[in-house]
This record gives sequence, structure tokens and C-alpha cells, in this order.
Amino acid sequence: MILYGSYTSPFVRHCRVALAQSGFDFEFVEADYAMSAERSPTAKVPFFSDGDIMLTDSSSILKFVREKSGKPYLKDIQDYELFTITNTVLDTSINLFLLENEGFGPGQINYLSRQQNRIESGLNELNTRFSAESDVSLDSSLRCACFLDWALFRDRITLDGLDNLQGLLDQANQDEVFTSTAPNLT
Ligand SMILES: N[C@@H](CCC(=O)N[C@@H](CS)C(=O)NCC(=O)O)C(=O)O
Repeated sequence: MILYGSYTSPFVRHCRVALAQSGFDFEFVEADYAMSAERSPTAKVPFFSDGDIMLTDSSSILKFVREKSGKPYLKDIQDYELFTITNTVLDTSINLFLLENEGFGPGQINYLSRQQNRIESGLNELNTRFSAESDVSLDSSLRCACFLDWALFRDRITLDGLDNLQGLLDQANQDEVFTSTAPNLT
């Protein structure tokens, strides 16, 4: 099994954690923009190969790894819903981050201020749906912890007043597999 990606991507991190939890032997290969444009139809990381199987999205990679190791993946509709809300907030945050690096922000483009509002409303909603006791073995919780840690690392958010999300992240940080994949360890 080979996982291709970057050390800072939260999508890649989630796959690294799942692979480490599975106990499967896998190789991690750093992929730059040129390699991902050549190997993935969406020109994004992560992408993954296992023999003839080629997967190009963190969600399909996670489903493959969880099922191959006999573990549940998004066990019920609420787990799935939380995963997808988190993904939308994460995608939006990354989109804004990349655009701001190119000099475009919410101050200049209306759509980007809607994107910024989406991040704020999404975070507030996630704070009501997760708790410090949320089960961090679930992929919805793990996706959220990967998002929060990335957004803090990139100074995109604060967790002031979002105590449940802070509690969820604190809980994830008890796990050595999670901490060993932190974006600041690059
Ligand atoms: N839906 C994809 C999203 C992956 C994604 O957005 N990856 C970012 C890195 S965190 C990327 O490769 N961005 C490159 C670009 O936007 O050009 C997944 O879940 O794998």
C-alpha cells in the first residue's frame, strides 16, 4: 500500500491515522503539485494505491482501509452527517486559505465572505454536535480533530468559546498516533 500526500494536509493526516490504526504495512510518499496533477484526476492529495486499486479521495481511501481491516466506516447516518458537515467546513477553510495566499479575501469578493460565514456557522454547529466525550475512534470525530488542528496550525480559527471542540481536540491529542501526525512536525 502506498499513500501519497503532504505532511500538513488534514485529509492526508486522517488517512495516515487510519492506516497506522489498521496495522497494515504502508509506505508514505510525499507528493507535490506536479505529481498529484499527473496521478490524480482532481490534482489533489491524498491518493493511494494497493496493487491494481487506485483511489484519489480521502473518503474512498478511508472506506477501503477501514473495511479491509474489519473496522466500521461511518457507522450510522449521524456519523455520516457529522463527517460531511466537517468536510464542508474543512474544504471551505482550505479554499479561503489558498485564495488568501494569492491575495484574495472576504473583503474583496462577496462569495468569499459567504465562505467565511459558512466556516463560522459550521464551527458553531459542530460545537453543539460534538462534545469532549465524543468517541474519537469514529471517523466523524477524527475528521473534525484533523480539521481543528490544521486550522489552528494555519491560524485560521480560534477555539475561544468553542469548548466542546476544544475538548474533542484535547481528547484526540491523548492518542499517540494522532499526535505523531501533527502538521507542525514537518
Ligand atoms: N475531497 C478531497 C480533498 C483533498 C484536498 O483538498 N487536498 C488539498 C490539500 S489539503 C489539495 O491537494 N489541494 C491542492 C489544490 O487545491 O490545488 C479529499 O477528501 O481527499
